[in-house]
Amino acid sequence: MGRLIAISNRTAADPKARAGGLAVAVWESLKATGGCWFGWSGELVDEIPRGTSVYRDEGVEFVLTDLTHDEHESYYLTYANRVIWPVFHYRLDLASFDSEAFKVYSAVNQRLANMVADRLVPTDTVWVHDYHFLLMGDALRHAGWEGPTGFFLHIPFPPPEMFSAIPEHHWIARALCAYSVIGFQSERDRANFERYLVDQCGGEAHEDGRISVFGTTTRIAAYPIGIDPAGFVEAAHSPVADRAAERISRFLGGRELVVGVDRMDYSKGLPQRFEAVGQFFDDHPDLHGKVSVTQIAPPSRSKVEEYQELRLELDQLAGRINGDHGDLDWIPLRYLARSYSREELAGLFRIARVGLVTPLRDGMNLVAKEFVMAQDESDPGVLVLSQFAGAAEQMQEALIVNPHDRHKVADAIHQALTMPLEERQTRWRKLRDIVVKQDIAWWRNNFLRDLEPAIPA
Ligand code: ADQ
Repeated sequence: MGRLIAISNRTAADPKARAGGLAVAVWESLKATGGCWFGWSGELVDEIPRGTSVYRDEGVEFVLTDLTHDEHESYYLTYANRVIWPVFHYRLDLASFDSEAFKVYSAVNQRLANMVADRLVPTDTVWVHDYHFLLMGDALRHAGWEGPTGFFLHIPFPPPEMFSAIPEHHWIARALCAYSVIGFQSERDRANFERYLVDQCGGEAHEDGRISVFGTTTRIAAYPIGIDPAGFVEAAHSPVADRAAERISRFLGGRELVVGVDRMDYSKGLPQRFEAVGQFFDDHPDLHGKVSVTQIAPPSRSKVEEYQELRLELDQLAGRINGDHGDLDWIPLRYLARSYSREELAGLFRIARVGLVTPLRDGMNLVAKEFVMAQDESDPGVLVLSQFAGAAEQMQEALIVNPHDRHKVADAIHQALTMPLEERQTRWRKLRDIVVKQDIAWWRNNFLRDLEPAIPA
């Protein structure tokens, strides 16, 4: 195979974007294969820029463009984050449809496609990532690129009834099918897209996973994303992790730790999780003072109104729970609205008795996998996992919960805290085996193997 070319909105060139799941996954892939990463520089300018910034880091070439203020507002903040993100996370109620913003979204896809196509050579393989670039496959064809182009959607794909609420749904679906391979996180997402193409576009699904529609044939499949398990184990035993674990142990003073780590986003189910924690303390007065819940959730996209409201809601809920249940020497729910390094998080996971991963919808959720890898076999913690995270398809040995049901989540926290060692070990070994086997390399190789037949000999 020639060079791997990745395209995503934010790249690992931007340290602020490195915490995101996509950046972690793509960065590992490019370092392993060598290649080039196109995306947004993170800078805003007044006029459409003519040039790009290019530099190299760890053998990866970054080619970045600035966005204009208008592009940022319409393509990124409005269309990607207030139309596609909510609808794809099953939140039609939060969508602000805007056909003018769609035009800018489309224009940005084309502008970047032109920039990429100028630098491609025939042996390249192009791999586009995520919901900012649904139209990029089509845009690359318009820019003259005829080689293989894969697309991986990191977020869920909604049921057709929801997808078709987007006024531009047909346009988006048609453009998507210009990709040679379209990858989803889970079987549920793949089936949703197939059902849309078959029911609403007259598509014909073939047994081998390809689908013929809009006069073309494309492969659609689920490729659940993984992590670098050995790297995470190493992070969990690094000096930085040791120091973080020591600091939190001092704070815990012998109490059991229940931990949640998420970007602050309404898809992550944080208010519902806080309610469940309140319910747990209501149900178990005997455990007051013996368990401490720590939630880490740094704000993201804080310019979008819904995120500001979410922040307020979480502040209020945490205040109420601590007001109701806290004591002079005990804070039941600690909520830290800031980011921590991967090593610090790994240290925190390592000493936690329970990991709470309860999104209302999530493409995959890498925290679930990281939590598992950070545990020690001799005394592993228990994962409580939402049935609505893509990870639930692979991680059935977790305690699977409906995040909307605060009583059941509260019960699962209790079950996790009281689970006998032997059961914890049995569940953990099965989870570890899956996370190790279906890791980031497995994900990348599966995807690229399916993309390769599309590469002309
Ligand atoms: P995200 O929504 O960002 O990713 P997730 O899969 O959990 O969600 O990945 C987050 C990554 O960022 C993890 O590696 C985690 O450790 C790190 N992280 C989270 N909170 C952090 C914090 N407070 N400080 C520092 N680091 C933090 C999107 C999709 C997911 C999908 C991934 C990868 O929404 O469903 O799993 O892409 O495809």
